[in-house]
Amino acid sequence: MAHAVAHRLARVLCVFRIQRDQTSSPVAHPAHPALFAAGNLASRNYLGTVARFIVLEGGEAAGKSTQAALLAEHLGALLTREPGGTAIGEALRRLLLEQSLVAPVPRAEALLMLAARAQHVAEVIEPALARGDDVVCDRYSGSTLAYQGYGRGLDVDELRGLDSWANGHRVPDVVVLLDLPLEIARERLGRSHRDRIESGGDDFLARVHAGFRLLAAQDPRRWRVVDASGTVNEVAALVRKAVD
Ligand code: ATM
Repeated sequence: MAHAVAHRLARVLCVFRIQRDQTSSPVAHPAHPALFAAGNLASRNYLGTVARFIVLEGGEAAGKSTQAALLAEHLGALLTREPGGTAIGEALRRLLLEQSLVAPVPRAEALLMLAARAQHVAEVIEPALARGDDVVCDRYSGSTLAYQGYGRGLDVDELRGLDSWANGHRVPDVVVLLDLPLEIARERLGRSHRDRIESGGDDFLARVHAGFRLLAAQDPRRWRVVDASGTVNEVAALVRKAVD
């Protein structure tokens, strides 16, 4: 009986999350995604553990997906990716990356990325954080700013606003940038099949690469830059250290 009551109480407490923004006093929010208005909310489960939202970013061939999987396994976190992570997101991913389809104009490409993100945050990320589960996400907002902003030439500040609206103001706690020198990335990419965006040309990929570095430099409190040129195990150790 006592156990059942404790369990119910725990479940009720679990639907509240604590605003961790240092600039304002803690506020409890019901955990429905539609009700999140403020940025950078972290989630506390009933055991008092803070669930973390960790994002891996980077250009091509940096081993990002492998490292995201290894980190998620290490942390016991939910592993997910963008574009994707939901049925709608995976359908949009095929539409966005398939070489044989007609390429969207940059604004349409950006909006499709953001549509996938809106669905992903509401359907997967917010519920996981509300349960108290850590989330490791392979790409997020940084990719939109780097690829559609710095890469395609869309206005980065306008994109920031649209992205923040689309993701319900959910900001990652930590972003790990897997940084690989462009020459090594080109060499690795040369050996593999390229999707539509990867086929954007050397100048495009160089702008994306520089864009990621700029984003990391602008927000050093959140972004950690990891040298991705080592072996899988070496990079995995650096990634784990970066999120500790
Ligand atoms: P992966 O490389 O992680 O599978 O991502 C698929 C592509 O989606 C990647 N392009 N390449 N190559 C980056 C691209 N992308 C964007 O252009 N904008 C975004 O917002 C996201 C999440 C991904």
